[in-house]
Amino acid sequence: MKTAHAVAHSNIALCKYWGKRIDAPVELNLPATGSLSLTLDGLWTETEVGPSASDRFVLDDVTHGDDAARKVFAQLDRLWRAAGHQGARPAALVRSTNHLPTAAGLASSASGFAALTLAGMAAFEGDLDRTRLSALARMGSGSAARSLWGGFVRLDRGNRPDGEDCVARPLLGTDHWDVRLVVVQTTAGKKVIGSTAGMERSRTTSPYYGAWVEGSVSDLDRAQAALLARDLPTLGAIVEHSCFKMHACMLASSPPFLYWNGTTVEVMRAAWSARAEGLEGYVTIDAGPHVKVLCTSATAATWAKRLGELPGVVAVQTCAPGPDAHVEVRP
Ligand code: 2P0
Repeated sequence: MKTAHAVAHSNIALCKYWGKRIDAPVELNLPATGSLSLTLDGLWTETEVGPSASDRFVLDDVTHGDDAARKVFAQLDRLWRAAGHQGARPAALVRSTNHLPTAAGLASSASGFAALTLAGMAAFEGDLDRTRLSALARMGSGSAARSLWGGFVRLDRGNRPDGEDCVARPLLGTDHWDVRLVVVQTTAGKKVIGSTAGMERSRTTSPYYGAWVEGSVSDLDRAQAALLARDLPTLGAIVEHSCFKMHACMLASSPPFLYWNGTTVEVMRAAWSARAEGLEGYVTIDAGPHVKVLCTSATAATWAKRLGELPGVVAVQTCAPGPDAHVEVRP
């Protein structure tokens, strides 16, 4: 076993993944909806995987022995087998640093499992192409499948029970379109319910879940066409619709759940007011309380200033399209 170091950037879903297929083994972690994302330059995870006397997971200099560690080592077990090895996996030290807030709706699991998958496979000296690695990353966390690539990425849900047609692929590179994502952080702290549990509650109890899944197919194709045409008003309308259908689906769950706080709502409203005054930008929110605004590079500074001044906003960060994930094996 070698020591390998990987960097993967976070991504934001312009068309969201929410819900898992139930016609396939749970282990495959197949999404019920396809998704389309933008990889972000300013938010990333770096992960090193190397030999150790026993399994140890260190995240941001703190050793974790909890659920997070179990998911990490289950992923290494998967990578070990996928690399073609038999028998027991060697013990490993996984040292990871998040250059983003963990578990607060800024997709740390996306960059985290993408970096872990790249570093783990390189450490185990496996020779798999990036599409296959993306499928393995998806088994760790659905959104991680998209973080293997930079620019704009599409993850199809697929239909095959073995999940082989559920693969992410890069649609367009970082130079396709000079858009920005203005990330408005509304609070520090952890999210109210994990994504996996939230998705399952939506699937089993929300009367809107079926409509959500059904509508996602045309959202994805129309968003891809608008992206190709660099048509921001059309893409933005689809981005907002995908986001708020997903949150409506959560709210209609029983018991209901909501990732927003009061500031989330104020930022959303301020963004819509700004747009009504002619500042172009579109809102999206993930499984957390932060608000992200998709806009052009020319308007990003104005957006950041305007939303950054609102009461309750703790930080604003402007992200450009980010690069492919990469890995190196250390001597
Ligand atoms: C997304 N989210 O497409 C959506 C939008 C949150 C809201 O993917 O259960 O951590 O590990 O596959 O990838 C967050 O869910 O979920 C997510 P699992 P993941 O970005």
